[in-house]
Amino acid sequence: MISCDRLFSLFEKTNLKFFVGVPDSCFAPLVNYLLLTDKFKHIIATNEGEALAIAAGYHLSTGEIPVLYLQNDGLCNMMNPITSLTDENVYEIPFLMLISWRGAPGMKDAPQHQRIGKILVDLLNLLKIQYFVYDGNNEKLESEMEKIVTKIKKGKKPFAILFRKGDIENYPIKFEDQAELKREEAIRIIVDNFENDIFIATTGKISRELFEYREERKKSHKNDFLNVGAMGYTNAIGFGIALNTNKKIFVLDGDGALLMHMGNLATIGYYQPKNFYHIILNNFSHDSTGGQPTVANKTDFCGVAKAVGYKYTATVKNKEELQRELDHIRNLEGPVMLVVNVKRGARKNLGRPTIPLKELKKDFMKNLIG
Ligand SMILES: Cc1ncc(C[n+]2csc(CCOP(=O)(O)OP(=O)(O)O)c2C)c(N)n1
Repeated sequence: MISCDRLFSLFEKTNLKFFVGVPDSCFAPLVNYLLLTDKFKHIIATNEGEALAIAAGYHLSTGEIPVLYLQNDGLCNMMNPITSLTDENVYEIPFLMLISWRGAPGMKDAPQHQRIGKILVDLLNLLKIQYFVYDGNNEKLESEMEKIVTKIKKGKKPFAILFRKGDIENYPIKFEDQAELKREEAIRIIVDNFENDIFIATTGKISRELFEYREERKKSHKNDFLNVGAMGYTNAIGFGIALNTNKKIFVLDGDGALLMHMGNLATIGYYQPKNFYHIILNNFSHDSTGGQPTVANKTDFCGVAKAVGYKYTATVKNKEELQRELDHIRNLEGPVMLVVNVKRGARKNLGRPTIPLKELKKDFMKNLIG
């Protein structure tokens, strides 16, 4: 394990001053450190492809080496700019990646991390990206760091350092929250209001809370599709379903997930699915990975949705407003967007789905198609 102080003193020594990325729980301490210091420039991007493009802009305007932090799932979001912008056949732009290795061999992790965990090293080899696996030996990392940065600079090539969960020592931060409602409370109210409709839930704790609520009430999961991976695509899955059923589709989205692929909104607005109800549980943060802020506090989701063709939008801040809006949208045609402002945080004992995902899919499809 390495402390943030030690890690960042290495970055300072090697003159790495610019950080951009998308949070992952493994890097929560690193992001907290960056949020609390003004020694380094830091941008939290909406997706990893964007992060790399920002990093490329940094290099083009300074000649310096940018540092990217990302979960290995995010490497897939970066694939296009890696092969067609920064690659040696194109602009040969150097950068350092800090990658959290979810699903690493020998480590227990959720199903959505299994494939990428297994192929990460092969993927880096295919991309001709050299890497160093941090193995807990801080002296080794310290002695390698200088060489790594020299290699990046000389070869004008990317390099990756791989970390696993627990490798970086906790660096606590206290985030301020003004919201009244807990996310789980909001989910319960919404589900209770639309018991027989279809729910498509986004990556992270939103899916987990929906699953546990059905379990607690001894209800089946046949109305729910839990998009446990593929962050940012939940609303698109919901739209694809809405095209082929008369049932009402409720998408439970997060602000981080919505921002990750916000172009999806324009597709939904254009095609006007009448049975599409888009609920954004907005805690202005990536709560599932530790509460790091998103850019949602300066984004008017309702304004964007309206501008691309959503028929009705509203924002609610408490139980009473939520109930009033749920009663109102009950008889409205979609696409509808309801932004529900919620607090960061979740129950400590929140579990993960205990039923195999393929079984959940089977029940969901049987219920939907017959
Ligand atoms: C491509 C990709 N990048 C990063 C992650 C890590 N990740 C999982 S959940 C999450 C935060 C989601 O935030 P939001 O949608 O706002 O929901 P919240 O957790 O706040 O309820 C992140 C960043 C991921 N799963 N996939």
